[in-house]
Amino acid sequence: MTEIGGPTVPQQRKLVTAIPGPGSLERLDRKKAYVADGVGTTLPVFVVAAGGGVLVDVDGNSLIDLGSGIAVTTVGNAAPRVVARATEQLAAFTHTCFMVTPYDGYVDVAAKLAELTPGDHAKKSALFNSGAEAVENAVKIARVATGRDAVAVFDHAYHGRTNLTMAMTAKNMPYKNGFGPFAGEVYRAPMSYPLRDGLSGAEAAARAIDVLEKQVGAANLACVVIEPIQGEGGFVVPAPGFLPAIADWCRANGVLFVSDEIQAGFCRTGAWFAVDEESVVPDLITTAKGIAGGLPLAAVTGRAEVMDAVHAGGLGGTYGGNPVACAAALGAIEEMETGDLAGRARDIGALMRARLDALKDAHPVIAEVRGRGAMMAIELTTPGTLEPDAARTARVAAYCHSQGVVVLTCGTWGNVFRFLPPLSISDELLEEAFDVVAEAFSATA
Ligand code: PLZ
Repeated sequence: MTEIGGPTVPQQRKLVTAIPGPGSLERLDRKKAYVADGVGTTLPVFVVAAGGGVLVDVDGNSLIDLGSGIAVTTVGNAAPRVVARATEQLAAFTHTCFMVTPYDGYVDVAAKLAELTPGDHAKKSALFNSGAEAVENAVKIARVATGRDAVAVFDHAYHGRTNLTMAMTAKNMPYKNGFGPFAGEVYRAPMSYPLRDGLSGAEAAARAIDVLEKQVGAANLACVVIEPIQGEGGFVVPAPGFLPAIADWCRANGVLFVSDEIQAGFCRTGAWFAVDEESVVPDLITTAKGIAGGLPLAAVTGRAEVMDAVHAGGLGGTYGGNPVACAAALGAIEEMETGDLAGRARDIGALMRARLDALKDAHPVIAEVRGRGAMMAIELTTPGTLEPDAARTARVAAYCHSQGVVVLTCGTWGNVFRFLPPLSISDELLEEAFDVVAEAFSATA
């Protein structure tokens, strides 16, 4: 069995037991005994190694990874530069707390973020541990910078599981149910969802702006927080023109435009950031996931004068910008730059779109293929209607899992497949994975 991860893992799908195998089932019993039931598992194979486009489990099965641990291992699992830099940092020192005694890695990551994020204005960053924490801090910063309280989010949004971000997240089950009361001053506007509303970007923006003006009041709004392509909510891609119109309205009304690129950022969509597609320049941008190749790191990056509105000591946390996570991020960014991973994401996107378009032609249960780059999805409905088909989605997913292909679902109605392969996956493995997906649709018809 492969003991070491990264590119040395044989790039193959190989099943030697049923999925999950006996070793995983045994461990699942242990998980059941010791891990809280609230912590769910999509596919209970226990992993011992991963790299390229493959996960290896305790039973010696090799599975093709179309999920990247939810868009995290964009540069691949145990990517060489991530491992080298993080290992060197681990041996040097593991922690000082940046607020107590600083170190270069944190500042280096902030400098890289200033260089790579949209806009050529002066930018600064603050680093955190998780996406939710970054979103919370973006709101804190926006409130201080504007002197306003209200926060606008959208239908189908996902921003995290902490108290404020639960309020910002749209879907009740499983994220919010029973966990209230939630933070106040969070308002929800209708999202542009072309499959379901048939509106142009301009029309959908006018609808959202009308809700914000009439129900909140522009003068009360500190910020609008939006995922440029929604993640958990169903990979909803707003109609062209929607994001620029919202951003223009924000600018005209002194409302900060916050792009939550925690899932879509860092080359995933074929550009450094998803808003780059429409040349939107956010005031603040939140990043996490793909930034550090699997280590926990998140950031808020924004206009220097906005970021600096917060009083000294107002931002921080014990572990935010941990030195090992920063070293990993510098390694991951180097992989993205030297390997032109944005270009690779576009190629992967073209391959996936071709396979998914063909699948849609063969299976009318697929209402739409959407997404960009290595962030593609299909939405399943009863043919000829917009009635979500979550049951079929679950059956197709179960089939893929049983055949050693890790697929993830999402969407407000649980009827969307999202495909998020690591950008280190080969075309051969991708083609094989989509052969299995195609088989899954036929087998469950
Ligand atoms: N904003 C756009 O996608 C995390 C959540 C998985 P954290 N998405 C995966 C789950 O079920 O918990 C996410 C996101 C967007 C914020 C977050 C939150 O990031 O690092 O999970 O806190």
